[in-house]
Amino acid sequence: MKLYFSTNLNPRVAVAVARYLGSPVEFVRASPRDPRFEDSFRLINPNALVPVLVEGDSALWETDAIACRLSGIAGVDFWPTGALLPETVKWLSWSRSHLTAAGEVYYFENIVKPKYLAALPDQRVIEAIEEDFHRYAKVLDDILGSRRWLIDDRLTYADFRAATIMPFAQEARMPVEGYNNILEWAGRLDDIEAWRAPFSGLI
Ligand SMILES: N[C@@H](CCC(=O)N[C@@H](CS)C(=O)NCC(=O)O)C(=O)O
Repeated sequence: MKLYFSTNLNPRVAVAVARYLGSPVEFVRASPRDPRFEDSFRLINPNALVPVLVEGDSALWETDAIACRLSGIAGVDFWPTGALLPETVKWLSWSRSHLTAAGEVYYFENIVKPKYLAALPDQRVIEAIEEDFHRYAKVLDDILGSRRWLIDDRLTYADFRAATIMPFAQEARMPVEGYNNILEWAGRLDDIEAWRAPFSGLI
């Protein structure tokens, strides 16, 4: 099994999951949008994005699908199912549509543009997303005020996924100060080596 990754937001989560679960994958660093590789990469992901999990003839793309598959292979309930499945779906959907979506704007403007596109951040774009960021950060912060983890009082994939942006918060200048419950939760995640340093020994 091969897990194609880069060090960006979504593949970082997939690699962290694989390392946390001790998945039997070979990690393959990829640059799917590099014009030199894009056409051949489309054979395993027509979107030309990472992560991709290749097992024999089948290629699975989308971070959540890969996490679901790796959790199944590990035979653990890192991906909560049964009565907890709706909660799992809720957190994946919520984080994707709201907090991560807002955080990605900071990530793109303050990291991707200066680092890879030789462009300056657009402050108007950042200002336009600020209200959304605070709205959803407050939702998460309030909820984490009464629990350590998002589901079932234990670490699950929902925590990894909802925290997609957190490892980049400082560099991307996301306005996370004051959201103490979020920061403490992110600190608890950082106590987990697979989350804190997913690329250790890989890059
Ligand atoms: N919806 C996809 C998004 C995948 C995605 O946007 N991947 C980006 C990184 S965050 C990518 O492959 N960019 C090119 C690269 O990293 O080289 C998922 O959840 O896996």
